[in-house]
Amino acid sequence: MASAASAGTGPRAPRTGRGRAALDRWVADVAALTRPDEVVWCDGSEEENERLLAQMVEAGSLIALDDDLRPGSFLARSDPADVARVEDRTFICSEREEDAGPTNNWHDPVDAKRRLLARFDGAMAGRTMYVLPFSMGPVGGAISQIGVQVTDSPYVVVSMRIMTRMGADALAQIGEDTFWVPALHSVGQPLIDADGTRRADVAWPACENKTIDHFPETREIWSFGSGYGGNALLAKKCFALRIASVMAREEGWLAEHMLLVRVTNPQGRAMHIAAAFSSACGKTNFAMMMPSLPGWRVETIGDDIAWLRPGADGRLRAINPEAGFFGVAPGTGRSTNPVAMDTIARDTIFTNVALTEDGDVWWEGMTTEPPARLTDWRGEPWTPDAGRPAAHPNARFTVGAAQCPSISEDWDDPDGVPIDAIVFGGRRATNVPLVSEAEDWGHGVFFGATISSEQTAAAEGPVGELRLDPFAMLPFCGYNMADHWAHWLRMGETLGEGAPRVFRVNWFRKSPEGKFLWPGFGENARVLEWIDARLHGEVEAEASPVGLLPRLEDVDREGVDLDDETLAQIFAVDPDSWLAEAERLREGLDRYGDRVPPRLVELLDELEERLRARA
Ligand code: O2Y
Ligand code: MN
Repeated sequence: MASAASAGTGPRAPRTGRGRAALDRWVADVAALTRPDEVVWCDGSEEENERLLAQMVEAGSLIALDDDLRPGSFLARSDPADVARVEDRTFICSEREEDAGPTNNWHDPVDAKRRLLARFDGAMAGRTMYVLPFSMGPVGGAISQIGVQVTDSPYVVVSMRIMTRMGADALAQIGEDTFWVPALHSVGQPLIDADGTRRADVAWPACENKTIDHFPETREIWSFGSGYGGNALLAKKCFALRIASVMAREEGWLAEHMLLVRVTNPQGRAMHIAAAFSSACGKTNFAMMMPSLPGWRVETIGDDIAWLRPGADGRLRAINPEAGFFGVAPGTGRSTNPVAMDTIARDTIFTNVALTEDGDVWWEGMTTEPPARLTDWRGEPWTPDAGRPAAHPNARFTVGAAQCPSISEDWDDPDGVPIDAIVFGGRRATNVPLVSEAEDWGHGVFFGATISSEQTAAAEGPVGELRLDPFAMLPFCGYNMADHWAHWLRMGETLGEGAPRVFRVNWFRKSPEGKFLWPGFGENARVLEWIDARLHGEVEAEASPVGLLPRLEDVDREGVDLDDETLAQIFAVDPDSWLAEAERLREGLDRYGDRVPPRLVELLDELEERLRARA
């Protein structure tokens, strides 16, 4: 077979009707390009998984944790230079730069392919190339999609087996014409040099010059140089958000950075909520909330990504396309998220957490008192006076959703769940009230387009700096963000009366003295209680310049220490500081020029008029 590189365009991946023959051709082309020692098609079986885990333990790239304390669990330590998603090395390679928009890094697709072909040339020499067919969403489901990742990382294989429905069942879905998304990944560290010298492997292979490229028109993903998280588990952010958002726009559905929960009130009435939050706003905690209100129950459907599609009944239905959680470990403990702690009690892969002397894991926030001695995430001895964290701030657990104690029985219903409410949120010390309701769908889109969040120490950038993160999708939308807003407005027209109601929340408002005004965590159920009552017309709301607000008497304060003055502060709308906010929002919208839907500009104008009338 001619090498893919000599074919000019590289491994062939037609956009539609790819089918099984094209898959076999693509795999052969990739193998010809990357020259692995061996090609292994993964079936996703328990035996295969155990074999790979044992091989990695043997090779020193995984540490088996104590079988009594953390059964079936492992610790991986990454290269210290490969610890998070690399946004500045993530590209949308659309044919026209304006289609990627001002907030995505753009590469010309022809140039990008040329460079990638050179980098993938021989990249897997000396390694095994694994072929991972996977389904996003229940296998065969109407909202589900098929992808195939090729990778030279066994860590990626065992992680993808947790995060997706990976293996023989997914492969069997690929018939003659079935569409599938090709996702090509290499850690970029061949074991045979250009001169034929074989070199020893390392525990976490990666390379300096990482690049994560998405081709929205041909629905392809090419990722080179990183073995970590969103850079390497290509089903997650690369497929389920960046590529899927493009597919969704063209096909009339939504691929969103949203958690999914089912909330049941004491009378047994259930509602399904899809909620978009910027990072570090406690999305996983919300998805696994233990309500403080007696009789209320929150069940988990998803903690990160939702695919939403109008159903035959005209209602918006949603699935969690993933099968596992890739959650941040630091900050997760019995007091903040007991459900997560129970979920990761066994059969979990931990990455970059600390190791205890008895073979268990630890991270900052797991307990109030750290153990006296640990091995830190880099493998160095650590004591509490070390002056550095024991776990990396972006340390992760990878665990199957099915073993979450609060998982909902409908979490893998192929038809998804009907969405009653959409919630948008950010981390805001000022301005944004605890909860408000949008006046209509368009106003809800305005809520989503104007999500802002304060930077925390967990991410790069100045702490406290306010950033616009529209729909919490800034690093994840595979096309121009302003077109995403237009798509949402169109979806509202399609859904009409069946559209979910839209709310905005903020758990993080502070007093002038810097104290959180709202207790958060399980008490957030009080907000869900108001949303539930609104959906059923059981409470009135008050008009305000920033949306419909609860009457203070409708906020359930039974059993929580919250005085009238604090409650008033939580809902206060200060016209002057909101006018400053509106100016900032206008600058944000202006970045997208005339691609901003006129309705959003009108809503911003209206906001300003209403505020001026109050100032
Ligand atoms: O650092 C990474 O690669 C992980 S980023 C991530 C992981 C799980 C859920 N969400 C995110 C995110 O950045 O939104
Ligand atoms: Mn996320």
